[in-house]
Amino acid sequence: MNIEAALEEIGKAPTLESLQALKVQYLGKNGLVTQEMKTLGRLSPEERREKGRVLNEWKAALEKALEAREAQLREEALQARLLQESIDVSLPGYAFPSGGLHITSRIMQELVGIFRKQGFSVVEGPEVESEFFNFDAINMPDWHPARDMQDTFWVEFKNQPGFTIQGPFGEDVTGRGGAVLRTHTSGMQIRYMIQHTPPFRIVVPGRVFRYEQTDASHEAMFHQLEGLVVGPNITMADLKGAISELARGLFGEEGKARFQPTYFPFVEPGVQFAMWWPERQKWLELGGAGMVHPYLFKAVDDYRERQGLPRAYEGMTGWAFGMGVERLALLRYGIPDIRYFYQNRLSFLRQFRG
Ligand code: FA5
Repeated sequence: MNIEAALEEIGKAPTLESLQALKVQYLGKNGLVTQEMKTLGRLSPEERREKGRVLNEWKAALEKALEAREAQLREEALQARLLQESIDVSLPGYAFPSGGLHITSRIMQELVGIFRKQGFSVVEGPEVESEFFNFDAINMPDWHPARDMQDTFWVEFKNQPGFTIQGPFGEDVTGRGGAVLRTHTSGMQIRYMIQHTPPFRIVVPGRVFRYEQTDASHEAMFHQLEGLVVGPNITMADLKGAISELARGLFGEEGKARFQPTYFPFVEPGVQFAMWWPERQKWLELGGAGMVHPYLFKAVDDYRERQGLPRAYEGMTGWAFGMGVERLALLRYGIPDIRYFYQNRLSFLRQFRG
């Protein structure tokens, strides 16, 4: 066996596989060096010592050469891979698809933000509501013609025997009339007043439902923002101030509001309000408002009394408003049809992504 030739061969092995084959060829169980080792027994002691030393040197030299070549080949492979997979940092990156807030959420956040700045708290109420809070307590008994203005989804709990509607204190109010998908956020006026004593300022953002024939400006599910302010000396002037401030917040310095008399059973006097839309130079009807009807304060105090709480609303005055959130978005962005909002068509929604 020619050790010089073997070492040279190892140094030139082109691949890891061929290197492995050489390792087997020289050092394997039947390899050349191993075979030479086996002949040692037939030699005289002196010859054996001498040849044994030489073979051990060869073995060590071969192992070293194999290791060195292996390291070399691995390094070359790594360099080749790095070269192939190298990243051009000047290329544009991949865009990750990212979600965004729905147009309704964005408008709602904007509205709520304007009121927060004026010191309003934000509260929410249940979407499945008892007839009592949605209608009776706000001066709409079941014979009242104003109930016809709000076509109602009535809810039966046939298949949910454990389901209850809770009052402001967690008490079961399911039995107080039927259950409805709330037709407006005004029921929350009563829930909040029962639990709190004036003065306070709140807004109530939320989803409401009406059994309605839908068209370009009517949906069966939409959102309202309710406002309620109660205290010892609250007047209509405060209401006009707050709505006018909202108009400025939405439309800038040019923003202004208009009030026209109308009827809601839970306010007296009642108004509908519109805002001036500078870009289109016209008024937009946005919602209803007015001074809280004394019937509501009485209903709230009666309820408090039944709960063992002191009456808290005698001598108080307050105002409330309720506005349609999608309506505002329609007008503000010139969207032709309210039904686009909840069809989940991305081509529409993406135009308003935040
Ligand atoms: C009410 O719901 C009263 N609760 C508002 C109120 C609150 C008055 C407090 C006084 C004091 P109305 O039914 O008009 O009122 O609805 C209020 C607003 O909701 C409307 O001006 C409109 O902007 C919006 N709205 C009503 N019906 C729909 C509908 N089907 N689709 C979309 N928006 C609607």
